[in-house]
Amino acid sequence: MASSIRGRAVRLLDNFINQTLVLSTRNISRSLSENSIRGDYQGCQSSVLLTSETRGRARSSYRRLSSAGRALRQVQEPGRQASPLSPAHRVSLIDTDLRHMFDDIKKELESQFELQEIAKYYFDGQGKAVRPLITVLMSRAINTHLHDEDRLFNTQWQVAKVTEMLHTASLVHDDVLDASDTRRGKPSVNNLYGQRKAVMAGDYILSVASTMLARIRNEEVIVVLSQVLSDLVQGEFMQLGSKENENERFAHYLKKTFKKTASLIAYSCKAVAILSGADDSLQEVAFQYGRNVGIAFQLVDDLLDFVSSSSTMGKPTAADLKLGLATAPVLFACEKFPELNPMIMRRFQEPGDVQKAFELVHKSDGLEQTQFLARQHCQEAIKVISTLKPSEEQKALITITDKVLNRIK
Ligand code: GRG
Repeated sequence: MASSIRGRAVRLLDNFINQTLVLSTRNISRSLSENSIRGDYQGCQSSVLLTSETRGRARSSYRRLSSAGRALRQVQEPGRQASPLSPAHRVSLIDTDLRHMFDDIKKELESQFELQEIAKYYFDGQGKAVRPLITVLMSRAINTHLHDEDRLFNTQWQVAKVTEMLHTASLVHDDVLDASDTRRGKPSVNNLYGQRKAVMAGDYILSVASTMLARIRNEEVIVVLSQVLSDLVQGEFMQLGSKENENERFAHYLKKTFKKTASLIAYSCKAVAILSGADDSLQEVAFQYGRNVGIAFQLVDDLLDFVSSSSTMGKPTAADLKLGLATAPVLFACEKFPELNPMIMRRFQEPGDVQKAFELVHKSDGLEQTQFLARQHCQEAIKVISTLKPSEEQKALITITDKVLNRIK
């Protein structure tokens, strides 16, 4: 098992990593205060800043993303699941190693008939499995750094599985809360089995994952991954409210983004570092890599909601606006179109709000700015992970930042 996972990690290496963007240090972030972008959300010590002279470059890199997305959309069959990786790398991900992971998880979920059927529904190899992939790569990168061997410890493999299970449980609950009919291009669990059974299936996945976590028998790791559960719920809760004060809105959004999405990746990276015997500063390297990649991942997710087709995403587009959510593209667009502010406060509830907001976002540079901010977080992730001893897995973790930025679903 361990050697086949390493094989996949090595196959993930990309020949082309487009990391040539040079960041300017001059901060003229217009109506967004510096603190709203920097240093104001959990665990953030990075110097992620938006500057006007980098906007031009952001715009052209965003255009590249859009045209690549369009080209790929044309060749994809509706409903078919694509990997976040380029076609050349897509092969190995689902077909080999991770199939073991899904089988392992499904074995853990065995139970009374219908409950297990519902709980296993999403462990079909159709998700991108980005979180366990990063967790395994981080494990090996840190093991190489500390022990000069990239063998994956069994406890780290357990964390990778728990990570995917926490993610999946949160998706099941999220779809109930949002009354989503589809997920990954197929009917959602709540659509197929009803809300009550979906909630219980999510709870069940969570409880089995908790047992697996306890079996690792490492108190620190249990504490770290329990924090994720608390963050997921708090992040979801924060999403229910918007800040009246425009200056506070972006900080609120970034804090929510950390809790809802980045926390799981960041603390999973930290957990496997702990299991490798890492000291505090090395644990911080792992955490900061995960935090930055996680925030970039959500920023791109928010951007794709405006630019990707529903067949590619496997769920309706502009879904966030329809749910009343003002994500980064809208918040940035407010700078040019202040008429978005009242729409944000009423959560796009009035007739025509969703359509109008969608158009204004496309007329503004909100999408470019969102992509640019994601790119800056990826640069931070590369900076921290580059402090480790060189290894194939370290290179793959750098490559993943590029995949996160340029993914189309
Ligand atoms: C039950 C643990 C638990 C939490 C309840 C509902 C909730 C609180 C939290 C929601 C968290 C959530 C769904 C965050 C969304 C993060 C996100 C970007 C999901 C999409 O991830 P992908 O694109 O999905 O990696 P795939 O389908 O590839 O697995």
